[in-house]
Amino acid sequence: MSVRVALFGTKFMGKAHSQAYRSVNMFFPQAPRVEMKVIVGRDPKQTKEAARLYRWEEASTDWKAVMHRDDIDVVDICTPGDWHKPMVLEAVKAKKHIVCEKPLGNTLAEAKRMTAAAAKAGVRHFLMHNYRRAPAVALAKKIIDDGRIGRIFHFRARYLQDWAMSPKLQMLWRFDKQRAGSGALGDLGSHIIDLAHYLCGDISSVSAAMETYIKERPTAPRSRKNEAVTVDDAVVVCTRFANGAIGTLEATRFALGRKNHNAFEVNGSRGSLVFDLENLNNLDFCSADDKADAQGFRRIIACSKGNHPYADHWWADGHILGYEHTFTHSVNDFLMALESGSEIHPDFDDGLRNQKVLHAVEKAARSRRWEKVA
Ligand code: SOE
Repeated sequence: MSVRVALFGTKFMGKAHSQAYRSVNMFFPQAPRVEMKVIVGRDPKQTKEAARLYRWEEASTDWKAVMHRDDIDVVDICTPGDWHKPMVLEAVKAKKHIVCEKPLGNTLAEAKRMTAAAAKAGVRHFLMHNYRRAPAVALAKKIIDDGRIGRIFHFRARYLQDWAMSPKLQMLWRFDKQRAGSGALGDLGSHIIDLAHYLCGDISSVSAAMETYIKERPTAPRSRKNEAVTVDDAVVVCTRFANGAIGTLEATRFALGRKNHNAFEVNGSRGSLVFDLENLNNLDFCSADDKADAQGFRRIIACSKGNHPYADHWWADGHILGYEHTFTHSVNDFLMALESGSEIHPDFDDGLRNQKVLHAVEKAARSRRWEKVA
């Protein structure tokens, strides 16, 4: 079987997904072969250059026409958030399978509409929360599912960056609620909400604080004219989980020195697990099964063949992996599920559950009360 893909968006995520399709063809021979048909962008010159660099057969600026092409099976949406809904609805009309960047929509209403439309059309859908598929995170999931940390008491996560701290940084789509839905909350917080759901189960209620530190930004680099920032720079959330666990989530673009610090700790009755993307091959595990005098965190390098998720496809034991592999693993699992018809997560239903949490967090930050995720 071969799968013919069209990708929408030429920037950071377009590049990350493009390399994933190429790597799957090279390293995952049992996955359906990907034909990288066409990349779509707004600017003809940039799109042509992206096609050349990332090795797509064609470049196009006509997104609607591409959606309806007979020689396309899967559309992959890597655009800013305000394009997700129109593109997903068009893809559904054209009966294409969909890969979409996170968060699913800019609002809860959008996410509900997209999820319902995809279900009605019977197309397959997959949301790119790539961090689930870092081998150490997949291993954490396995250890939890095996019951090796027992009953979960705490899930604690933080996703910290610092790129937005300069007031000189101009207005970008990421600072505009109409275009991005929210700020640090949707961009970074949605990833750790996904990890919370994956590892600990449903979040049932939240309390939260959100802050926008820089309220206006230059309309263009070095411009003296300013525009209002309409999203959060930072958010802190207390969570209750359906299984009785409690936790905290923090996402910010204002943590000086933190470049892409996506980290979590899970504490259970029989063990604890610690992960930090900045050391993404490592999973730290403390087990109550160890003798008391030797108890403590052991560091597992999660890339040995026969033992660790995805390791069989890569290099010799301990030859470590990077950020891009999380996308390759995601694309591989999606393609395998497409071929076999098996379930794949996170899908749009998971995206909708995530969006319900994003919605409840904004509500809780306004009301200053605990809000149910509904
Ligand atoms: C933002 O800086 C960003 O690129 C997010 O948009 C991605 O989802 C995250 O994985 C890395 O950071």
